[in-house]
Amino acid sequence: MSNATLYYTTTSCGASNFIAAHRAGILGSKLEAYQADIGSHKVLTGPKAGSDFYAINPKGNVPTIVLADGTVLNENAATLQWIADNAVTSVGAANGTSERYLLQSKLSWISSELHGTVGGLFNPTISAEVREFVVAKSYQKLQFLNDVELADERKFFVGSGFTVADSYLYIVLSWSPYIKLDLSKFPKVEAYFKSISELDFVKEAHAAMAKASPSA
Ligand SMILES: N[C@@H](CCC(=O)N[C@@H](CS)C(=O)NCC(=O)O)C(=O)O
Repeated sequence: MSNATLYYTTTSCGASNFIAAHRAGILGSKLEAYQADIGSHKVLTGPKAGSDFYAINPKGNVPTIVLADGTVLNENAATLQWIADNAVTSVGAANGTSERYLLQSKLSWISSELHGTVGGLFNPTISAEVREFVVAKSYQKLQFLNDVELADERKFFVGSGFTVADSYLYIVLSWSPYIKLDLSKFPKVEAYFKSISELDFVKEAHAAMAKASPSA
């Protein structure tokens, strides 16, 4: 059976899937990874380079994982759990355990609450008034992360080791300078982000994504 295929970009939420798959030890074995351009909706690398990304994923967004049986998966909460379930090095607790349900819950929170809120700030046509509203809402979410989820200054979002929830949360937090959110208001969030960014395999994954870029 052929491998599954991930489509991602180097800085979007799709990158969290590349980082998780790199850590899981499945790139080039169970999962091939190719880049897409979410502006032009074209595939950038791999055997389908130059083709219309909508033809692969009608939503046109990343992450997209095309499974070996042709199933098209997206939504981070699902794609990241596929990576966790196919990992060689664990990036998430086993199915059916309490910790796995916690992982699902946190992935859903990142997607619907945090990503779903801060994502609006990428819109260049947003008015000052709407921006003010979205920034206030984003800060509410980050405050919750700081005061509740990371209150004990934990290194990882779920359990005692790196999981797919960390790769997703880390990538969403990495957008802060571009969308002008001040992470220094949330010291525990800032410390968490720094600690994840300093992990060797996270740095390696960024280097591998840069190397795979058409502009490299
Ligand atoms: N609801 C999706 C959101 C995915 C998403 O927003 N992807 C962005 C990049 S971070 C994207 O591909 N945007 C381009 C587009 O929608 O055309 C999830 O939770 O995974």
